[in-house]
Amino acid sequence: MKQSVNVLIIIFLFFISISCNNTTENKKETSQKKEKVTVPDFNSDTAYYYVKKQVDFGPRVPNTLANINCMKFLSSTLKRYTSDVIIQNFKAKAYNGETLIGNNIIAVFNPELKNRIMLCAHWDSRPYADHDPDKKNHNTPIDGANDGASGVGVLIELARQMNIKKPEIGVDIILFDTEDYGPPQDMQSQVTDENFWALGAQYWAKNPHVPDYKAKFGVLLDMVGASDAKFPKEGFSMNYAPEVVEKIWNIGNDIGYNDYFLNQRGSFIDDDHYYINKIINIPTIDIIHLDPNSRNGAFFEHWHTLKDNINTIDKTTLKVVGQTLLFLIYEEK
Ligand code: AHN
Ligand code: ZN
Repeated sequence: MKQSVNVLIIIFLFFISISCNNTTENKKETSQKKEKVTVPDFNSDTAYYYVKKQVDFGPRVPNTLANINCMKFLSSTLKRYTSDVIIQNFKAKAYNGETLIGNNIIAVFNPELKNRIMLCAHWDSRPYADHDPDKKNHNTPIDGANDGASGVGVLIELARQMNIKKPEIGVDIILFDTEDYGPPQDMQSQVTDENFWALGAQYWAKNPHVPDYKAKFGVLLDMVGASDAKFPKEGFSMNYAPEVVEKIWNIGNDIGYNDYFLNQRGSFIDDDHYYINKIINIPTIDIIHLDPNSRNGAFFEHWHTLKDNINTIDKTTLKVVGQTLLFLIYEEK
């Protein structure tokens, strides 16, 4: 009898020890799960709202009142989401000799961290609809809802999210001015210098807002708001920063956006990221809607036409790009 009681006690202790082990293992598992950050949900209604707000100022062409008004709106909006907003005022020479007054707008998150990434887009809009099917529109400024405002709208929504939940890395959002003042189509044979595009990015790359500015990598958004956008892997991005392209395309594919982030090479685009790579050496990629089958032969269908207006913006595409970047920001170590 006594022996069988002893056996029972031993069995009892054995089970207790197993269940104790289980509890410690469970604890380990939950703490591991807790370490995996929850990524916020990108709100495409908010991003769309910010795209529309920019477009409603009228074409944001350098040296116009609409440009100044929009600049004030963008800087005051970003100031709601971080106290650290810098306006970088500069002068740039345009292809036609005109002096352009430019303002790059920079919003800094976690300024104390060395571990940083840079996200950017251009906020000015083009003075000429020089690819419009109707020739009489070729000198009319464009809304640039997709070409400019879409990337900025996505970035402001990211700023709003980072204000709600602080990321573990430093993030700099840079909105470049005077990107789209390149020579019009019918002059491009006369103006051979290609460096008349991306004037704001060129200025910033030579004069960063912090001396000796460093970031692990950069991401440029250009035309990220049209329906069924296609983002092949742009040429300069693959030359200068293939690992950044792979990282972001992998995230996009992992979360189900393989119809947008194509596993396919795209052409080489002389865009802001080209100068950031070349001048300040930050590996920077371009998420850009390319379409070799469009009427213009390179970009999305309504590129540099009057149809690049608010009707071309699709919230689904804003969501695809914004949600991918939120995963990038909150999972980056
Ligand atoms: C060139 O056409 C050389 N660059 C175009 C970059 C651009 C214009 N992105 C948007 N608008
Ligand atoms: Zn453009």
